Amino acid sequence: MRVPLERKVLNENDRIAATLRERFQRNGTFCLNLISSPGSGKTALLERTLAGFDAARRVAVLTGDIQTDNDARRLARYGFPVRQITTGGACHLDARMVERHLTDWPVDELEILFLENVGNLVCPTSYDLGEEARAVLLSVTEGEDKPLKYPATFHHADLMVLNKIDLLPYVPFSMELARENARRVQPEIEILEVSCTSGEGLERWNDWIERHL
Ligand SMILES: Nc1nc2c(ncn2[C@@H]2O[C@H](COP(=O)(O)OP(=O)(O)OP(=O)(O)O)[C@@H](O)[C@H]2O)c(=O)[nH]1
Ligand SMILES: [Mg+2]
Repeated sequence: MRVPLERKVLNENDRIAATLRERFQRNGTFCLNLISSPGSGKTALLERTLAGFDAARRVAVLTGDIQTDNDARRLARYGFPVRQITTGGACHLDARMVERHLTDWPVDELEILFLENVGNLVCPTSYDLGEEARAVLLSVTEGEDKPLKYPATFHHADLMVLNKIDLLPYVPFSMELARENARRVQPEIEILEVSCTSGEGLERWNDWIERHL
């Protein structure tokens, strides 16, 4: 009995995700799903990104966490619409949560919708949110082996953002090995190196976003 139920839940998610994707495509909204372990810097990257955007840009963020609205409060300071999705226990966002939290928003006018997933390198991978692209963050304090240990997450990502490069002098982390491991599970993956603290590499991140609009 367990197997058919799991399949049904996933199918339901895929159906809603397909509706969302069609809607985003029809309106020219670039939707980006950000996935990483807790603390890799998803919110920090979004803070930097929003801070650099002109106030007239039509950008919004949904940010997911199991508890607290801390991230929504951090992100709301930049003046763009932000909503917290509090999952109350679920270790990932699903398409229904995204759909529900878009109600009453001028979604159809958005140029970019960022989805910050719940901090987790496993669960979010299986849930299509209707996004156009997926970015996985890996910070230099996590170890170069993560793409090999969590291959599905890296395999389904379009971009890997190696974050916290300002810490490289203090931690034994080989950028070359991290890149090599990511390419072993996803040969096509694009890779950017950034520091959300120093700002290094963020120009290339911004260019990557603009290229997808
Ligand atoms: N040194 C350094 N610290 C960073 C950098 N980016 C983020 N941090 C710090 O890392 C910690 C976690 O950053 P967050 O942006 O909250 O990480 P997150 O991925 O959003 O975390 P969750 O939402 O809990 O999954 C914070 O203390 C940040 O200030 C960076 O480039 N360098
Ligand atoms: Mg966060």
